[in-house]
Amino acid sequence: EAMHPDDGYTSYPEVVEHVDGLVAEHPGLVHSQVYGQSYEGRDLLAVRISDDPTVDQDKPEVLFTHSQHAREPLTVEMAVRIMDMLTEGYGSDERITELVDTREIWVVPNSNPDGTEYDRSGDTWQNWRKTRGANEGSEALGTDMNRNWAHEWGCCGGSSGDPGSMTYRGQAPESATEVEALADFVRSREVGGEQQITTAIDFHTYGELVLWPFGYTYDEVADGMNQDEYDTHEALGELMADSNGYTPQQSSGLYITDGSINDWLWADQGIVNFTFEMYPGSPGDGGFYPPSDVIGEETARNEEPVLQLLDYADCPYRIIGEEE
Ligand code: 0X9
Ligand code: ZN
Repeated sequence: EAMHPDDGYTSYPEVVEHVDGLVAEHPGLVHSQVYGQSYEGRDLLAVRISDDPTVDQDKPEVLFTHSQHAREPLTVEMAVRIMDMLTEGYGSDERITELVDTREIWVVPNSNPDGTEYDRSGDTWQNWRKTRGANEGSEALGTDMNRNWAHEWGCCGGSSGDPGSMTYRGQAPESATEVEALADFVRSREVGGEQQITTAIDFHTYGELVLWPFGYTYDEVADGMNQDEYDTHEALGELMADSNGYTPQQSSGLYITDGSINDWLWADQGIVNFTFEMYPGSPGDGGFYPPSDVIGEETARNEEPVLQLLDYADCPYRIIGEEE
C-alpha cells in the first residue's frame, strides 16, 4: 500500500547510525558535528567530508541541505547517496578524489528530524511538512522552515501568517529552532570575514526542477542580485539540469515564496545556490512518497550535478567567464 510508511526510507535514527558508520570507517574523510538541537531535542548533524575533516582548511566549502520539509523523504536518501558516493569514490575515482582533496563538503542530511519522525509515525505517512514546534495562541504545530529565513521574510504573499497553514512563516524570521540553528551554522562558516561556503543545493521534492533565487520577486535583477550574478545562477542551473533532465528556472517562476533558504543564502551570505525539486515530475508517480525502489535511480540521477557544483565551487563566476 503506497501510503504506508515505507521501511526502505531512512528514519532519523538510521541517518545518525549511517553517519556514525561512515565516520568509523573513514575517520580521515568524514567528520560529524552537532550544530544544535531540534525543538524536540534531537541532535542536528552537519557532516564534513574532506581530506582532513576534523579541522577547518582554507578550501572552498559546499553545502548540501536536506529535508526542510518532512514529507519529502527522498531528499534524505539523496544525502545518504552524496556521502556514500564521496566516501566510496575517494581513492578509486580520480575526479571524486580530486574534489574531496580540494573542497570541504558539508552535508546536513536532515534539517527537520522532528518533522520526519512525526511523518513516519502511525499506519500511514502523515503528509507532514513543517517543524513540530508549538505556536503561541494556536493549537496548530509547526513552522514551514522554507518560509522562516531572514531575507524579505513575509514580504510578498509567498507565505502564510496562519499557524494552521502548510506555509506558516513563523512568528519572526528564524523563529523556528531548526532554522535558527542552521542559519547560525552557515554564519559560523564565515572565517576571517569571508563566507567559506561558495555554493549550495537545498533538496526538495517534487517536480524535477532546478531553481535559483530570487523567489520573492519575478525580477531577475533585484536589490542584491546583479546581472552577472543572475547569469551565473542561470548558467550553473542549466548545466546541472542538462545532466539530470530536470527543468531549470528562477524559483519565482514556480510560484512566489518569501523567506526561503535560497533567497537568504544568496542575499545575506553571498552563496550561489539552488533548490532541486527531485522525482517525481508529476503527482501520478507517487507524489511525496514514491515507492522506495526508486531511490537508487533517482538519487544516482543527481550525482553528476553534485559533482559539477563541487567543481565550480572554487569560483562559480567562471561559468560566465568572470572572476568575482
Ligand atoms: O514551496 C517550497 O518551499 C518549495 N516547493 S515544495 O514543494 N518542496 O515545498 C519550492 C521552493 C522554491 N522557491 C525558492 N526556493 N525560493
Ligand atoms: Zn519542499
